[in-house]
Amino acid sequence: MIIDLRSDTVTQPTDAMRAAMASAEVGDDVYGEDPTVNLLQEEAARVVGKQAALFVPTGSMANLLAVKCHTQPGDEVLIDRNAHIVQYEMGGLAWFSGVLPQVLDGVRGVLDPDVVRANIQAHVPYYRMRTTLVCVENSHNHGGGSIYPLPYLKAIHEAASEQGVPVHMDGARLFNAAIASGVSAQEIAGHTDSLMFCFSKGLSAPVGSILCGTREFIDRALRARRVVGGGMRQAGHLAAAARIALSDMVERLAEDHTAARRLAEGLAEMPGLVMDPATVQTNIVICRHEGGAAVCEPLVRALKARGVLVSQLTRDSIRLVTHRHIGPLQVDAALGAIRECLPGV
Ligand code: TLP
Repeated sequence: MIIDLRSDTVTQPTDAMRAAMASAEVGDDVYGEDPTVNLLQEEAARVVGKQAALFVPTGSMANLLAVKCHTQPGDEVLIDRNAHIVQYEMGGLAWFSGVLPQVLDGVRGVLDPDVVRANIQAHVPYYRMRTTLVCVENSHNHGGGSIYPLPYLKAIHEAASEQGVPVHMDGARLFNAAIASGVSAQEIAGHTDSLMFCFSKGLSAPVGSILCGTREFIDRALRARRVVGGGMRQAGHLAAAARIALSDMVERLAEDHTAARRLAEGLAEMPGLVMDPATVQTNIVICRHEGGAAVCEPLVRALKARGVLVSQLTRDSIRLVTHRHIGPLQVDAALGAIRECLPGV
C-alpha cells in the first residue's frame, strides 16, 4: 500500500466524476458554447458571490491571469514572501505581467493588515514605484495550511480599497479554509476583488481551477487566457468533474482536517521533530527536524522505500498533506513508518 502524503493534488476522481465526465454535454468553449463549462462558471461565481467566473486548467494559470488583469508592467504587487505565486509559479508574474513582487513577511503566510496598509504606495509621484495589487493566499500552503482570520481579510481589503488597490486571493484551498473556520466561501470572498480556487486538490477533480471576479475583469481574463493557450475546446468533460467537486466534495474536507490533526499529534511526540499540533488548522502539516537537512533528506528517502511519500519543503522541513485517500489507518501507518525511520528513536 502506498500512502501518498505529498499533496492533495494526488486525489483520484470519484466514480461519480468519471461517470459525469463520460456523459457530459459539451461544445466548443472557445466559442462559449460548452454548456457544462458555462454551468460550472455560473455555479462557481454564485458560490463565491462574484459576477462571473472563468474555468482554467490550473491554479497557476488562474493566478497568472489575475495578476495580468489587475496590473500594468512596472507595477508592484504586495505579497507574502512564501506565497505560492512567488515561490512556485516560476516567476510567472514577472514573465507575463512585468511586475515586481514586493514581498512582506507574513506569520505562517498571513499578512498583518497594518503592514499591508503601511506598504501600499498607490498615490505617489509618477517617478515612484506604484502598488496596484495586493495578493493573499488562503489557506496558505507554505504556512502549513493556515487560515486568514476574517477580520484580517476585511482590514486588508479596506486598506487596499481606500487606495483604489484591488485584492486578489489565491484560494487554491479556499474551501479548506471555509470548512475549517465555519465561515462561508462567499463571506471570505466578499473581502476580495478577485479570487481563484482549485477543483483538483482536496476536492478530487482531475483537472481545473476557476478565476472569479467582476464581469469586466473576467472578460479581460478570457482574452489573457487565450494568450497563454488556455482556451480549451470540449472542456465540459473536465468541467463535469469540477461541478461534482463543488457540489459533493466540499463538506468532507473536514475529514482531511481531522486526519491532519491526528498526524500532527503523532509527530509532536517524536524526538527531534518540531511540531505544534495547535498550528494545524486544515489539511497541511509542516514540521521541522532539529537535525536539519542531514535528517530530512534521508528521512524522505527512507519513507519512500517503505511506501510513505512526503515532500521535503525546505532543507530542514517536510510537508505532509491529508486528503480523501488518507484515513486514520493510513495516518497511523505513516506515523509508524516515520517512527522507524527517524534517527535515535
Ligand atoms: N500547489 C502544489 C505545488 O505546486 C506546491 C501543492 O502540491 O500544494 N496556489 C496554491 C496555494 C497552491 O498550493 C497551488 C498548488 C497552486 C496555487 C497552483 O495550482 P496548480 O498546481 O493547479 O497550478
